[in-house]
Amino acid sequence: MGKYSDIVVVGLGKSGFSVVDFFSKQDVKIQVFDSNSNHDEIKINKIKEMKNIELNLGENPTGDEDADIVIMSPGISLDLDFVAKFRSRGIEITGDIELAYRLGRGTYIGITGTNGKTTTTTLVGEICKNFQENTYIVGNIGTPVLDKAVMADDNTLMVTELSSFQLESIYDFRPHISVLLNITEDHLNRHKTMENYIAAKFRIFENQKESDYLVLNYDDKRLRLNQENIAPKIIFFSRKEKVDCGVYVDEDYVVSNINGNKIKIVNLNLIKLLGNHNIENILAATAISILAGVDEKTIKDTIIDFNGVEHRLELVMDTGEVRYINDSKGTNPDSSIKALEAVPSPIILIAGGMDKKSDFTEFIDSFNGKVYHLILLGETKDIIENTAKLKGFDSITKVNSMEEAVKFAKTIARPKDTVLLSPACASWDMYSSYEERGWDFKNWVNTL
Ligand code: UMA
Repeated sequence: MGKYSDIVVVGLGKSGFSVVDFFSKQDVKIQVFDSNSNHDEIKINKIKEMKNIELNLGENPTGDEDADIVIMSPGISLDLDFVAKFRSRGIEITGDIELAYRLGRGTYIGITGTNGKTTTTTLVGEICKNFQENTYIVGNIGTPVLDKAVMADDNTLMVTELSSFQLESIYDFRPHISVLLNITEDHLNRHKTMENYIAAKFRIFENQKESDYLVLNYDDKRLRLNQENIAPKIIFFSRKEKVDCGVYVDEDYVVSNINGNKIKIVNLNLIKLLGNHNIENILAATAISILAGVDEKTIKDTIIDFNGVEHRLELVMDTGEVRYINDSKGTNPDSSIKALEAVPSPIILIAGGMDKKSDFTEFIDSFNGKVYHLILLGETKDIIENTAKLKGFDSITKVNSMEEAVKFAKTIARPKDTVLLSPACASWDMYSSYEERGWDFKNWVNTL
């Protein structure tokens, strides 16, 4: 490895394991910490078979450990005392994104924003794969970047979904194309203020140079950045206005004028995804793909074939009378507001989950006569109920499990209703991931 000889890894989830796995093949000493002592036995056995590893379960480091570098998992706050202690000793603290960038190869397309990241990353990944096989889809989407960066070559496209958590710990990470899809309130329990959250998101372009691109949503006022203050070339996309040198909608067509000439890419009537927010995702994906050098036909064909991603407005069952839709990826109010805009009413909504200190006022406002009954579960059920009642919405049932939620929805559902799971909250109070929550919902729907 050369560069590092003494490594501390904090967190043994997906990203931590990927880092441990990588370093276990080098001649380095690794100390692994995880505050939780219960882990998958297969994973722990694998680690025990690796060389030069000291495994510390049930505790975080103290900050006094010897280390050249500390690799934190994205889900762990950088405000913890041991982080400050390592820093005060001059020890570098970073995450797997930075490490993958430093130690691996490939050209990065970095995609962030509060909502739409996974859909856009998947679509861009599919477009790029159809153009050149040498493409990986990585990052917050679920595949740790390092796993693939070490297999990449200079021509590999690393289509990378990036969270604010991951961006918080970068130093030199520099995508060739970076994208900010939108910014609305999220993760305030971790970032404390909107300013901190936005600052973390904006780090995506801090190392970009004049030869790089920054793709921004013109319809989000926070993202109308001024080219004079920013090194990479700004390319806007807009659903509402015909932007110069960007991608926009004109008479139902996605149109690009990025390369100087106006090109009609695809007719929006041919796409399968629901909702205006998905049009924005398609505009962003088109801009990115054009900048990555993909031809128009590949972009068009892939967009037309694209069915969306699991847990995002996913139709689970249509009984002919009632539609059941899984939007477990609605992990913040804005994401669920977009789901409510996109699905047909009348809606029975299942919501609630981990408390991220979000404000639910706009979420309740967005019911706007479309939601007629709200089923609440999880840590935030009382908070959402109080906000709803203050707003005059009191058709509410509180439950203790997804099984209860789905079974109750069935008893009240009438012909033409949509039963929508879109929690507006993270899943971590009851599940290990939004995927697990979505599978639980689908499982109970399928037993009806
Ligand atoms: N832990 C400690 N000390 C602590 C707190 C936690 O050791 O003080 C341990 C936990 O016990 C656990 C581990 O840290 O074992 C979890 O680390 P993690 O939360 O970073 O989870 P990973 O499994 O490494 O998954 C992370 C991303 N998770 C988060 O950012 C919360 C995954 O994004 C990502 O897919 C994965 O890396 C691979 O890159 C998920 C996510 O929910 C999808 N992201 C958030 C979102 O989209 O809203 C940001």
